[in-house]
Amino acid sequence: MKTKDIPQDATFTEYTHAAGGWGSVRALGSILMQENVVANGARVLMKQNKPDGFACVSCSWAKPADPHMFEFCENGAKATAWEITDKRATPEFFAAHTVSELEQWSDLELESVGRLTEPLRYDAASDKYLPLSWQQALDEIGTELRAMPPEKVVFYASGRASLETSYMYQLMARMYGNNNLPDSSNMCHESTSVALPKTIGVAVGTVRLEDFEHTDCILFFGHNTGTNAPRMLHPLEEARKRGVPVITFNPLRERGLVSFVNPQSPLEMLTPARTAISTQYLQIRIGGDTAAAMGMAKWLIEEDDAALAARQPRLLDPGFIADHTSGFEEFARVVRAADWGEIETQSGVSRDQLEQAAKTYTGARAAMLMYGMGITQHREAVRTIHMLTNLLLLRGNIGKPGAGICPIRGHSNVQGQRTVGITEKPEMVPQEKLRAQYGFEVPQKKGLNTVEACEEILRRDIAGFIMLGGNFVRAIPDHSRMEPAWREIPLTVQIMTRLNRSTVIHGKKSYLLPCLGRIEIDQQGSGPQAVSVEDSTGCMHGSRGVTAPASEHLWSEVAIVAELAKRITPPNPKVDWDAWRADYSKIRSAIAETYPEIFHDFNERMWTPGGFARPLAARERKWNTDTGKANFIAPDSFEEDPDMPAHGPDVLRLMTTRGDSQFNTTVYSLDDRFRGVYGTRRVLLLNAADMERLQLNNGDFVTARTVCDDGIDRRVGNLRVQSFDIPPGCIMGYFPELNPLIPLAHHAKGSKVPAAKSIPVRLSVVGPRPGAATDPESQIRAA
Ligand SMILES: Nc1nc2c(c(=O)[nH]1)N[C@H]1C(S)=C(S)[C@@H](COP(=O)(O)OP(=O)(O)OC[C@H]3O[C@@H](n4cnc5c(=O)[nH]c(N)nc54)[C@H](O)[C@@H]3O)O[C@H]1N2
Ligand SMILES: Nc1nc2c(c(=O)[nH]1)N[C@H]1C(S)=C(S)[C@@H](COP(=O)(O)OP(=O)(O)OC[C@H]3O[C@@H](n4cnc5c(=O)[nH]c(N)nc54)[C@H](O)[C@@H]3O)O[C@H]1N2
Ligand SMILES: [Mo]
Repeated sequence: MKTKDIPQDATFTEYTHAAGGWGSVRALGSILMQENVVANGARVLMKQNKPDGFACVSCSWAKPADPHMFEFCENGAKATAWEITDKRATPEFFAAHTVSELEQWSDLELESVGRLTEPLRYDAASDKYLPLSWQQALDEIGTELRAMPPEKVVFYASGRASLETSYMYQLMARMYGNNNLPDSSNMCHESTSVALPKTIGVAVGTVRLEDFEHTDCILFFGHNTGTNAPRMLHPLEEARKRGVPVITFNPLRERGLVSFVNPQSPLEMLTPARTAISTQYLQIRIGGDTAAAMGMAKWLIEEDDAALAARQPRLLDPGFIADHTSGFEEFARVVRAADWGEIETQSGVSRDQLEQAAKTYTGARAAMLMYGMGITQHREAVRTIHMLTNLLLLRGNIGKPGAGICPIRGHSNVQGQRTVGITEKPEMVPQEKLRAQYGFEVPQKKGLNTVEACEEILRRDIAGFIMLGGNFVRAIPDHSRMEPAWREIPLTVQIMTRLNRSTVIHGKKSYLLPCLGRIEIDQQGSGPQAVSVEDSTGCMHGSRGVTAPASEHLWSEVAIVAELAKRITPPNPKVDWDAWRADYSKIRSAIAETYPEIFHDFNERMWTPGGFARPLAARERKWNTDTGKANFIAPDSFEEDPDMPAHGPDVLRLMTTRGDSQFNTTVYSLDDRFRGVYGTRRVLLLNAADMERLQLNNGDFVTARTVCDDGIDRRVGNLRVQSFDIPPGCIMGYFPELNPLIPLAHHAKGSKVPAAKSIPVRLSVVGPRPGAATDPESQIRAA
């Protein structure tokens, strides 16, 4: 990393305001200015998440049928500004800089160059990217791929590409000859996709937007809503105004979950009226969620035992448990046997607090449970999601209005990509339908997911790596091992919009294929085209570009995939890539034929305000599980980290999260306003007691080392420590800067999601910053 990133002028101030409000408006103005798109930006934003406009390229939160006039948030607007920027990464730019030079640039500097304008190929002789024609680029890539054994080629998808592109992409990979379709979901909600089918028989959440109007209680686990799905604060705020309790479980007091000023409400903007979002905030230990849910279940089951004995009203829903579930008795046995002392130690919160939460939950006729990466990115994520589902099942909180489970997805179409076949598991795709439709056999060998693809790359056994969006080499764990191996891949190809680290750390042959973003007008043979996406609540939305393309040379993702597919798949008269490219409604008809239950009448329904909903069996209390019922699954322990038990008190548990000014590996600025961190991302936030114990002062520079017994030295240096309101033993730091610390093998059991939220680390002091102890800038209140 370039030294520019090291915080010489970093500041820390406690952020005491609500999320949203004037701060949001100011931040929005400055990003529009930074990208030189103030006038156009304002016009474009009016079309964001509107039934006839475009679906935001930031998060995947639901888009209401009756949108606000400004149905966007500060961070969605930032993502828009980033895409419609007037900055360009032109061939002249690439002529002026060698790749070795660009490699020294920070992520922020690379992305700040702007949108790519033409296809480029890496030229080893000059160490530069040089322009070439689309025809030539695609022909060369086609020739390379045809010569490779199909099982040695990987087709990665980040979660932004449309349903149309994603459907074509998976078909291309399978017709080429493999199921190597890892995606960003493998680093994200794959734990959900593995856990929920076993308990409730669906792979996605059951909550829809209308449930917010009928719920009586919201349990909120491990999601930073004010930053990562801010539009969700609107339905939350409305629920709060109806008096609905919101119980939050998070090691950090995230601003958006503490209080919110609606930047869209003139009244709230003029008066300092904040809506308190959480009615109870449990600052649990990192990885303490199984224990916390266990504590709540224990109170509930034991109070219910007592109520039953005393012939009092029951606390559980015995009718639901009897008719709809399996495994209750075994689960209840484990819960009754659980020890409160252990629950308190593991969760980091008191029995009183958990009992209070359980009482509130029990008082609700219908309750919803939402969660994010704080749950899914752990070694025991699948077990924890089972435990959260158990809690809902105890009171029949699946399949009734106002109830349900809501995994808050990441990328704007990550759920949809799965729905149309992006998965390494061949059993997840409707093979018979594809056989009937196209007369070809889906390869039977299980493909590679993200972690497995990384393992093969480390073995130097991958020949070609194609990326439909994303920034693979930066988003994955274990950079110090992965980067040298990545450089040895014979061919890497990026379908992308802006420069990133995977561009400068590249395979031996490397091509950049610049595409249109979703906000841009996509003109094809039959006229301007629309695409579609699925949101976190299983609703499908049409999306139409509204702004002129960043360059006349950009192709759409559909066009790029179609032309690549023509070159690498055997000719098949039933798959007309050209016709699909010319008219996307034909792709939608094909999707409808493959998945009729979800996508029937796709073209007619895609503009339904609020989207059209996919059927979800669990919502109707139909359970597509092995027992035909919803399953209680008892946890085998509460401990978060099975392989890395406590190595002594100097080992701390590190979570790597997003700040307020980034979209994943895309960093817009070095500030994280809501957490009061300015001007740096190379910082670790610690509990004051830990700092004292480890003899650290605010502003000291440390090196973090991973505690792992595989003999590999994983470290990140030049990190500044700061005391913060975080439970003892826990540290917060930023993704992706700290990814070198995550061992590839440190991933969730069952889902293989890298455990980015609990990395065991030791800190060693490099040296104090001059005057650190009395530094007036270091003002964060001790926890
Ligand atoms: N603006 C913006 N929006 C985004 C993104 C972005 O980068 N920027 N990224 C998108 C993507 S792909 C995703 S997946 C989502 C991610 O959205 P989030 O799920 O919010 O992901 P993180 O930023 O990693 O924050 C994790 C949260 O979990 C908490 N946490 C950490 N460990 C634990 C734990 O053990 N238990 C509990 N209960 N909580 C814990 C952290 O304190 C933090 O509040 O956001 C999406 N939306
Ligand atoms: N330590 C740690 N690691 C993590 C996480 C964490 O919390 N902690 N989170 C994980 C999660 S949840 C995720 S989802 C992954 C994210 O991993 P990825 O999805 O691979 O990464 P992104 O940063 O979202 O990808 C950004 C790039 O996408 C390209 N892009 C942007 N828009 C478009 C478009 O419209 N089309 C195309 N084709 N390309 C486009 C741009 O070139 C941009 O540089 O990271 C994971 N890694
Ligand atoms: Mo994600």
